[in-house]
Formats: sequence, structure tokens, C-alpha cells
Amino acid sequence: MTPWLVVGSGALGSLMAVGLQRTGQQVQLKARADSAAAPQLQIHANQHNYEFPVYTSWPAQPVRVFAAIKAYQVAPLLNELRARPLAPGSELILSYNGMLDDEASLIPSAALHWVTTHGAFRQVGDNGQELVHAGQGESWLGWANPAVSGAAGLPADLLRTLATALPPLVAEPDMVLRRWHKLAVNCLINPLTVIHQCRNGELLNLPLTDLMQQLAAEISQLAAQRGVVLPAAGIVAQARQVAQKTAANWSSMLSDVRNQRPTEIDYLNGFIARGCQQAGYAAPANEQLWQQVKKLTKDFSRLR
Ligand code: KPL
Repeated sequence: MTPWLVVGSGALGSLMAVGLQRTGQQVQLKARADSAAAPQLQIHANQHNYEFPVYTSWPAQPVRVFAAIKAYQVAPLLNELRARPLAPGSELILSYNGMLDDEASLIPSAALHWVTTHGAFRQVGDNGQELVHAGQGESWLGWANPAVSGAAGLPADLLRTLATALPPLVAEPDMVLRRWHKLAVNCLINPLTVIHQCRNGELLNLPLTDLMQQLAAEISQLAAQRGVVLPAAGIVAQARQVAQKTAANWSSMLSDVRNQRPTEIDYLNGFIARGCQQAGYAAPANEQLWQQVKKLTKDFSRLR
């Protein structure tokens, strides 16, 4: 059995690490090479303690890397792996919110993307770090590079293992479209939870319909310009559905803000505003949320 190496000990990485270990997989965690990480990490979830060995270096043997990281950690991770490639037979699964401007040149064509609408957060409880799976969502797995996705199916064992660890999971032939859907949902939910300091579900009780429609129209326009069909009405409906399903969750962006960590706003509404500007049209709603969250968090990168 090929062991798993989970990169990123945030809520979703922890959720997957727990799910994999619970279903009999061998799971290790990867900490940054320059970090003073303890050799073991305990995650408390569902009244159980799950213990994981923590490594700071990459293994020489084949591994299944599940990297649930922040968008700004993608380039550093991939640069590290370019300098120190994984052993042949390894797999690399990337999961992060938003999109990077230079993905085409950055993401290896053999990498996979995992997209999810599960909601989870971590809190300090009686047993130390507690993981709360606050919103049942669904996930999709597919090749990062559309040229590869047409050519080969997904490894069946990989799909089965991830689907068992955290169901439901769908094999996605069009990851570009799926990621645009997720980008759009995050653009509508995440910054608004920061501005209103609320759980995802509370957004549904606020008078945000006009703003959400405007955000969605701008996202839809940029998607169309990039050859992706994403109707604005569908974006709003999907964002509302995800907010409902993850009603009890604190969004990852609000958790970042509360923990004074940098947010992914540059890769969400910032990505849309920059893209629209480059294409020659304005995206005032996304621009406004981008600047508003940036202003709120302008000192956080220095605190990291
Ligand atoms: O992706 C999320 C996030 O918080 O980043 C959602 C699906 C909105 C769950 O909170």
C-alpha cells in the first residue's frame, strides 16, 4: 500500500488525513523543511484522537501527496518539488481555493486537482486542537491539465480510496469548469463572511442578493472570455446552496482573518478583478470586496 503524505494541516488537510487513517490508510504529515515541527501531531475529531507522524523532508519512496494548501503556498510547494522530485510512481493531488495567474506554466501536467464543498474548521477544545466537520459537501477529482484528462481515466484505486475516506467523490473530466464553479462560490461566500463576521449560513439572511448577482455577472463575463460557460444565475444559486449546506461553518477566509493569517482574496475576487481589467472591462463588485478584505488584513502577512 502506497503511504499518504498530507501537506497542509489546515481544516481540509486534517479532514482528509483523519478520513484516510480511519479507513486503514497509512498517513504521514509533511511540515515545512524549515519548521520546528513536533515529530507527532494529534488531531481530535468525532471524540477520537488521531495521531500522525510528521516529517520535514520528502520521502525517497513513492507516496500519494495530498496537498490541501493555501493558494499562496502552491508556487513554493511546486518549486520545492521541482528541486526535489517525488519518487517515480508517486501521485500529487492539489487542493486550494481560487486560481493563480500563472497556473498554465506552474502546475505539472500529471498533477490532479481535488475540489470540495465540504466545510470544516479547527478550534481549541478540551482535547487541544479539535477538528469540526461542520458542513457535508461533495468533492471532485480530476487531472489538472485538460489535455491529460481527455487521454486517461483516473487511477481507480486512488478514486476509491479518496471516496472511502471522505465521500461523496465524483471523477471529474472537466476540472477547469469545476474549478471555475468553486472559484465563483468562494468569491460570493468567503469575503462576505469576513465583512459581516458571520457563519456561511447567516449570509442567507442578509440583504446580499443584488451584490451576489453583480459579483456573479462579473465572474461569468470573465469565464466566458476564457472559454468557460458559467451563467451568473447558476453561480448565485450554487453559492446559496453551498452556504445552506455549510451553514454552521466558519469560512476558511474568516478563520484566516481571525487567526491573523494572510487570506486567499488575491486568488479569488482579486483574480477576477485583475482578469477583467486585463480583458478591458471593469469588475467593480469584485474589485471592491478584494480591496475591502485586503485593507482589513493588510498587516497579516507581516505577522505570519
Ligand atoms: O470552500 C469553502 C471555504 O470556506 O473556503 C466553503 C465551501 C465556502 C466552506 O466554508
